[in-house]
Amino acid sequence: MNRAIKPFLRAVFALALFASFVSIEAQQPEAPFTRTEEMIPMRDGVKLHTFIYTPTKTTEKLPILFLRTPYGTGDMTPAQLAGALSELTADGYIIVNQDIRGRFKSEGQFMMLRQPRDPKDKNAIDESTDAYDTIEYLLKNTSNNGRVGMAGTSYGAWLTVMAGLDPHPALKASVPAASPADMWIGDDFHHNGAFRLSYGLEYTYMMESSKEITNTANLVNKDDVYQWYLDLGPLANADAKYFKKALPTWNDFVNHPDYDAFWKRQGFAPWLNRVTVPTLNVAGWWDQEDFYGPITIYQLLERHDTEHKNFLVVGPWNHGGWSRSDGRKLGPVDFGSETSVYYRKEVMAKFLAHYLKDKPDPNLPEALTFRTGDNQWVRNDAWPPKRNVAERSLYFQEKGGLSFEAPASKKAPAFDSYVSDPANPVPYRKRPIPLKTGWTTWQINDQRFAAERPDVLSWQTEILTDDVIVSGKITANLFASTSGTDSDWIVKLIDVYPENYSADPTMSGYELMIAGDVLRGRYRNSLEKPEPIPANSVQQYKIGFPANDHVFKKGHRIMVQVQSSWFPLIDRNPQKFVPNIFLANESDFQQATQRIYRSGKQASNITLPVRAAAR
Ligand code: PG9
Repeated sequence: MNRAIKPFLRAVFALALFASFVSIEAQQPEAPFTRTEEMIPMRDGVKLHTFIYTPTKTTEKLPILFLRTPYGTGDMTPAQLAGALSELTADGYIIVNQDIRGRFKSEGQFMMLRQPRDPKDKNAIDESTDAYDTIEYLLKNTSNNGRVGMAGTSYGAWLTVMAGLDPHPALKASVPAASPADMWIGDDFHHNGAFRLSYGLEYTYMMESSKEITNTANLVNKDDVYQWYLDLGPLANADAKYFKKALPTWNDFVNHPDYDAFWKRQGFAPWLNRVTVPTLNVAGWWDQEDFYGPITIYQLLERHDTEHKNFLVVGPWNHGGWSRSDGRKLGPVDFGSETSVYYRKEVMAKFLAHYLKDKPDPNLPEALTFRTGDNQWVRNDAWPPKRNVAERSLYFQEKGGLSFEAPASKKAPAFDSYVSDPANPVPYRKRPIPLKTGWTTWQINDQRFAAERPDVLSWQTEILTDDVIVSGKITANLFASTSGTDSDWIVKLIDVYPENYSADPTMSGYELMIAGDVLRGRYRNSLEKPEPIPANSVQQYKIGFPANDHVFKKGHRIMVQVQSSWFPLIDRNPQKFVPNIFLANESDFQQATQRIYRSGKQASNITLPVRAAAR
């Protein structure tokens, strides 16, 4: 969810997962729909607010495209809807847009990512039963062809995946784009146990302090949220100063700091045990919110995909980028073609038309990935790719070097060192960090601002003499010690552009992050049972990145950066082990001296799935 968008656009975003905001404003075609507004009853009597848009001119019976949202359906006129869904309206769909339980004009109680019901409890409801009951109603109360597709972005995508757990038989196609899969492991609220502070706090406040979205900007300082969060101090102050234990999801954060049954049950791993519906999973390489989710959902489903109806598409997009704009550029990076338009017209629209309207099979590959660097769509017969890929490790070397040769053992172990200070954490993007701008593109920001700090270490290769194609799953293996008893480890893989980049001089020397993630050290051995880190002892930390497909071009360099804070994206680790960081005191926060080892058996490295170039 983009924290900055206005309510109307937010509604459009939730609905128009295929649309460009620009076209919504500019294009006002004649009303091709009639709109009805209904309160649809669920099995427990709760009624859900729903808009139904029926094409006016069609003579054939049409399929239903069903969208569900917690962000408000908005009050889109038929003409606005037609503009928003321009890639689809030509084909003809009945479009249905619904407020979920407890949000906006729907009745009932909202529950953040409501966990799937106990199948033994016949009276229980969840988002799957609400989708089922609505589909049942729509089939009976509209003139349709008996088929339903569901689609959505992020929370809307999560609702789409939920509908597929126990689907209505008429549900025939599903397009979840950037659905979270596990909020503790790798999506909006935590990554590998580290709490995503600014997103977690602001989102929870936005969603649970009112039924509608009325107060996104009245809590957090707007000029530089870095300063606001630093002034907040320990996380316990959020309740003490503002929330007073009234926000259910914040209470869940505090009460479930570790990977316990609560998070596991909310995640999709226990539930995705069959492929019920043809599914097109959509992800963006620079999605600032949910990238782990779509890759993981694809992989969980793929284990059971005997009928070949589970697909993956990944493009060079941020969160929702496939639905907004043309997808030619993200920040200053130019991808050479209109990647979002291509996705909407050639992939998504054709996928839906095939499964819902018997149009020709779009013949999608197993996984369609946009390979950045080379800027081309690649058809993969498996993801991660299995053929022509070899794992190769890039080792950290002395004097900031990075190379494929393992460093020799030294008599005295070799290392580089920095001091991590919770009073002066590394900003995740260049300060000032305004509340309203920059969030959606921060992952593509030039990382030179970070490299300049003494508490960020960098290692880089010589100038590459050949392209290095990286397709699949990257893993960082850090051998590190800390003088404290807990620590965060953040690893970033960066494409360094040539010093004089004639193709686009503004990109000269640009440090483009290709992958970056955090591991909270206390979880290095077990996600369920955190353990203190023995002070000043070398430990191994593994950080896996969900997926990549990128070419480090000849003439560029590959760089790795390591740091111990990423603020306020991630909350500050006190660097002293405490049982629950949500309850840490100010006095628990301490400086720590970090060492990253790079020799013998303690040779820190990053393992890349290197793909042989096609000749
Ligand atoms: N990333 C948002 C979200 C999804 C699910 C739960 C919480 C947040 C979103 O954009 O909807």
